[in-house]
Amino acid sequence: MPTNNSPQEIWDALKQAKNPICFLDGRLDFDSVCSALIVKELLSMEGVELPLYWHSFYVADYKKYFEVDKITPNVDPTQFDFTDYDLLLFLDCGDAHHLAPQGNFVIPSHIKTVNIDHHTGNPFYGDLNYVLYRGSNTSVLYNFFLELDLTLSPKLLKYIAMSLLTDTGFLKYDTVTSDDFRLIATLVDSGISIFDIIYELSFFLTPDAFRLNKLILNNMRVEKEGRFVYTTITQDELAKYNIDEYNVKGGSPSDYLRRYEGMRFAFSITERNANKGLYSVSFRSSEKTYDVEKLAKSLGGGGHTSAAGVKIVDPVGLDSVINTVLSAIYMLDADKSS
Ligand SMILES: [Mn+2]
Repeated sequence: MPTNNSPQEIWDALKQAKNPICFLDGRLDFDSVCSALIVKELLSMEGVELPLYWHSFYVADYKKYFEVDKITPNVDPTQFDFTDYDLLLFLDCGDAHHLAPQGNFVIPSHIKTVNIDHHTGNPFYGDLNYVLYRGSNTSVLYNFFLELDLTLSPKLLKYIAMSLLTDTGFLKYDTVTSDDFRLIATLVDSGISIFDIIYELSFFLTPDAFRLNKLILNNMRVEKEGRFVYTTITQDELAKYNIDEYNVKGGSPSDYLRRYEGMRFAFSITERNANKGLYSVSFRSSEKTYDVEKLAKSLGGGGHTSAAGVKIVDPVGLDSVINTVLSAIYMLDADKSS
């Protein structure tokens, strides 16, 4: 692992920059929002203004919990003019190209970059780097500000708890470290109710989510021989059953189906744009060692070993997309009976 710069060195660079800027990672989640708001608030206490941008718009969920009005939405980093800025801060971004959702962001040559992250694959792409393999990027930031002797307000400590819990599937993923558990204990000692956060964020599903789950199960196919399960969702069905996807918290339909006991993996095909024949396919592994990334890659996509996906354009329609995906699975997956 390459060596990190010290928090002091990075903090000095942020404070001394004339015009620093931060774009949130292309794939927005609690961790990237909280990371950005935490750094912005602590920098503003030092008299430094850090503008925050994101390429898309917000889902209702974020407005409910965070001061998202501090983030300017709908600004595409690949089209943005960075001329007047001298420092670009990356937070929770394992790959600089991912600042744009299409993965095509290129760092402008004149700008200094700071990379604070928690992804194991991070190649230390910044001029200054602070990467720790923790459950969330905010867990890394906690460490960062602890070393700087800076105090975080109760509001920011709650942000850390919310993002650490959501980024680790409520401490269920194998990314969780003993440092994360110690941080949770520290947060509890600071008066943060972990139970209240888990209760609010994980105990309930919206009515839209219930209607979507019904549709997921209606369209579910179980391939007993190959031991996988899949489902399909079309825009017509979403309209027919009055399902607003932005009112559905959490991941893709495959996250739900991966829990089918005895299967090796699950996938879902969601029609994104009927006119363009655009579909998104997402794969999730059920068995710990089953690699779905190789399936996504064989179709031109990518991701992680246990969660991967691909976008497919097929004007013929859904049945054709299903055939494409099944063919790829059987091609790569000769050992169906394993
Ligand atoms: Mn993260």
